[in-house]
Amino acid sequence: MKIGITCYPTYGGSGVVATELGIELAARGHQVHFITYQQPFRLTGREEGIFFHEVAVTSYPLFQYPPYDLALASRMAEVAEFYGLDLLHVHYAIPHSVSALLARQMLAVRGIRLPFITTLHGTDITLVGQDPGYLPITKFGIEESDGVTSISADLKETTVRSFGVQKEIEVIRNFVNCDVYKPDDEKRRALRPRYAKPDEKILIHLSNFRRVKRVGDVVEVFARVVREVPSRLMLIGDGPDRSIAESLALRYGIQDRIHFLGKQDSVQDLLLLGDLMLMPSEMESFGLAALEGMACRVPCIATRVGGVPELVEDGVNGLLFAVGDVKAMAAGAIEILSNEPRQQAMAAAARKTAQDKFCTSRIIPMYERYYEQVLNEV
Ligand code: GMT
Repeated sequence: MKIGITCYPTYGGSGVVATELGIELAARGHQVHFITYQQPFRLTGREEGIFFHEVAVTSYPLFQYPPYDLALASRMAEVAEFYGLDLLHVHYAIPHSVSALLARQMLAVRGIRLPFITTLHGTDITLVGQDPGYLPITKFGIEESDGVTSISADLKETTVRSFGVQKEIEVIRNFVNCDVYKPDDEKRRALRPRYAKPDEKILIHLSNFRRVKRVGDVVEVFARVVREVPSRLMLIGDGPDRSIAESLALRYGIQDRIHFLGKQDSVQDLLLLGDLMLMPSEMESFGLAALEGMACRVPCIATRVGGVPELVEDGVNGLLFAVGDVKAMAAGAIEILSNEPRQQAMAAAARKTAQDKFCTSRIIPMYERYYEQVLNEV
């Protein structure tokens, strides 16, 4: 198939999923065209079967807000016609589904068919999509899509409940390439001394440091853990709440125990160094960072929100807590990190969950089948 993919190309879960999906589809022989305002950050530009089409947004003094959505629609239609795309697959409903809808209409008047599928990722439904300014257009974009998928059952339920959409939504959960995200003893032995002493444990947090991630809770938990267990914290990523983490680290006097690593491209090489991941988010429609950690044999302390329980099984491959209960999260972390057999059992269970339920070989064919289904229906 020839598939056009649009996503937010910067650091963020939906962009990561879209990019990894494109890479996997291309590896399975499909031709994949990314139509985005910049090359998705996990692409090198040299992958076989993958093409990148930049959306240039022209500015003009009259425009206080250059109309990106229109430039995107226009580029989608151009690329689809030039390369004979079979379908468009847009990630994150706002504004991508509406741009795709326009592109479909632009081509339809000339007798060219361009169905599009929208994948819902989370904040497009739970946060941004709830804004009264965006809700009606988001609902419209979803209902007009030729196919809609959701990255968790919980997000599907939330979409139906809060938007009242009638459209059938297919649940296709997020995935991880277990051959790339995997434990590697040799790398672990070589790299760990850079970040921790031999007797210290490593806790990891990976996110875009937005408010919803509760990065402050990560530091609050770690401040309690480090009093009981010799340990270090690796913070991977960057964003608006990084300074909250920094000021809390200073307040607790634990700044020299925390590695602020900023945005990283190959997170797998860092994740495999961890003993425990912290994901205390206010909301996660799935929690891709936890899955990537689990594939690297890192169990997760997480919050019981959104789609997280579809991934983290309390007491088996991680522990689940109420949002903001940093004391309980710290106690859970200390319990795991102080009991080597328990930590190892959870680490093994985490890897097994990733392999058995969420590996690419299981999930990518679901997307392929869904593409076929939508193409047959339109
Ligand atoms: O979490 C974010 O702030 C980014 C957001 C995105 O769309 O890039 O993440 C959402 O999509 C991810 C990939 O499907 C999910 O794993 C995240 O759980 C989801 N984030 C939230 O629901 C807050």
